[in-house]
Amino acid sequence: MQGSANLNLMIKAARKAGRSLVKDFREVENLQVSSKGPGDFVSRADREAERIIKEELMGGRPTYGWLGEETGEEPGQDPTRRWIVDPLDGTTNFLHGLPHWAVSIALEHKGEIVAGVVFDAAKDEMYWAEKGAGAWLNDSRRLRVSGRKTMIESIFATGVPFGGRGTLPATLQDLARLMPACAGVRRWGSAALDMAYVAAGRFDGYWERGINAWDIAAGIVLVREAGGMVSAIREGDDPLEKGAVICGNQGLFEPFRGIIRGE
Ligand code: LIP
Repeated sequence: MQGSANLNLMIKAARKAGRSLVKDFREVENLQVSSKGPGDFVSRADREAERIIKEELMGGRPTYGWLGEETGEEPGQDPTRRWIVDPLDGTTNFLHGLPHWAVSIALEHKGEIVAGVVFDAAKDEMYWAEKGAGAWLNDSRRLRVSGRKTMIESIFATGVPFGGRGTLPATLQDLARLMPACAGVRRWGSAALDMAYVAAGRFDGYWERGINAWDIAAGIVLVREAGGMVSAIREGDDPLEKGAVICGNQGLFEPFRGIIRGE
């Protein structure tokens, strides 16, 4: 596998955390029937995965900054570089024994995501990309966004807010506008894998409101390096900062974004 020293460090960290999560995932399936449920066990699995990733990445690059879902933000001596990590994206899937979750690791340089890794350990699919070097699946499959050109033949992924989240009304309006114009919407529960699937041409686009930076940071460089387009939902916003993202292939991006923006 080619790539920079930073990318290889990211892949090594993702694989090590993935091995730990796969072991825990086998236990989670047994815990589904326990009265206490797997909640605390999954929280421990999540924290252990982030500990493993942080040890690898900060051990290799001790001056970089850090933003992790479980341990929060830590500025680094090098103010231009930051790791952005979701150790277990698709936590609810993991909790319910659904094999659709991923380790997501991104490297940000001067505010731009320049490298990303999304590792689906349950299916052994390592999605990776580096600015200017393309997007790849495992060792040899070059990723390209889909070539579909019409909305009505295309399928899109999103995250539908649950548990009283304030973004539900806007998302329901998105669905009311989009559903009549497309071939379907998928809600598979992992933003990182949703964006990896756009990069792989499996989904034609993805959007989500109320999403965290660590959920989408790696996906941003994957989609862009696979020839796709990524932006915030609102003109001029930064998707990482505002937590609202939309992405898709070049031919569909404008009509898709226009529908989600209600234009
Ligand atoms: C999840 C995202 C998903 C979103 C969920 C949740 P987590 O991240 O990947 O797209 O719809 O609400 O935020 O919490 O599993 O890391």
